[in-house]
Amino acid sequence: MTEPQFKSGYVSIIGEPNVGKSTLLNAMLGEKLAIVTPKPQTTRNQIRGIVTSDDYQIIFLDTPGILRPKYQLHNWMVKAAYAAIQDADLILYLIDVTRTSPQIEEEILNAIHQVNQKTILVINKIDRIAKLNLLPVIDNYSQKFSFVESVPISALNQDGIERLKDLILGYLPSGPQYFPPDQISDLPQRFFIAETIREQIFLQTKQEVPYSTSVVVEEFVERNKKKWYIRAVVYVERPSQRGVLIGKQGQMIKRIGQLARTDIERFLAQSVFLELHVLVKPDWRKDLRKMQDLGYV
Ligand SMILES: Nc1nc2c(ncn2[C@@H]2O[C@H](COP(=O)(O)OP(=O)(O)OP(=O)(O)O)[C@@H](O)[C@H]2O)c(=O)[nH]1
Ligand SMILES: [Mg+2]
Repeated sequence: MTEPQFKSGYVSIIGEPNVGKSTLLNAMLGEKLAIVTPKPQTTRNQIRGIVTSDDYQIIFLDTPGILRPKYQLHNWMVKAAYAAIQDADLILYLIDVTRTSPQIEEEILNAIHQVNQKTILVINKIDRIAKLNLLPVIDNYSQKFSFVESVPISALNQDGIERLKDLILGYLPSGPQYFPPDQISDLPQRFFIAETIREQIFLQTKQEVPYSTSVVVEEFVERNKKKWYIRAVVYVERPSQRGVLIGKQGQMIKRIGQLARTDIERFLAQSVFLELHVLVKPDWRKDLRKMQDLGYV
């Protein structure tokens, strides 16, 4: 008997904002890697999450939601998302079963069509509809595009995740183990620290404020055996947003700092001292040079 061959490959998750891409990535990893918030446009970068077993290694790529760009930042995000499907071995087109935007959907499906790669339709948030209503959705999509599979899931409730993983494995080519088995991402810890701070900003602030922020970790050092020292700068676009983010007597930024610190400590399994500063970088979302300074390269 011959040993079954090791399988590996890149699986890109693409879809509109807020459909649950990052939630799905985390569910696949069984661990929180990507930040998740109720607000659309939470994710701004490609985020790789690696799942390894004795027989396979799946490298998932979480991506920013596809939207109609209003800022340079949006252009950058959309480009990052579409770049992720270029070299994918398999694409997961994720939809929120309760709402879609037909125009954006058409654009995404055209892009997938162009890269001509196998695509699974993943229908998310099925916990929010009656089972009865699922069949017409699957029917409708099978007429729009030739998906290799259609899978209903609830990423939030981890429902259908194992079945989806099994289906993915069926389409994965034989290949090497690209990353060590215990590695779950290839992004630096600084990235996840900045994301954790941004997640709290998204959860604690409203309207334009969260969208106008970007976080840069300026220092991340072991101060003594017991504690790591992190200094991060939150950039906003206007002085008024700085005021909101700092809050009355610094209450808002203090809260954000406390909540983010707890999450960072869990993530690093380390005690942490977190210092946050808020600075204005006027209209950075419209300016590619300023975006580069902030790490959008
Ligand atoms: N009811 C329900 N909510 C879900 C499910 N999956 C995700 N959500 C929620 O949907 C919201 C958006 O989830 P995200 O994972 O951040 O969505 P995303 O597609 O990564 O969003 P962007 O990064 O903004 O493009 C969050 O409030 C999630 O808790 C699901 O299966 N059921
Ligand atoms: Mg996301």
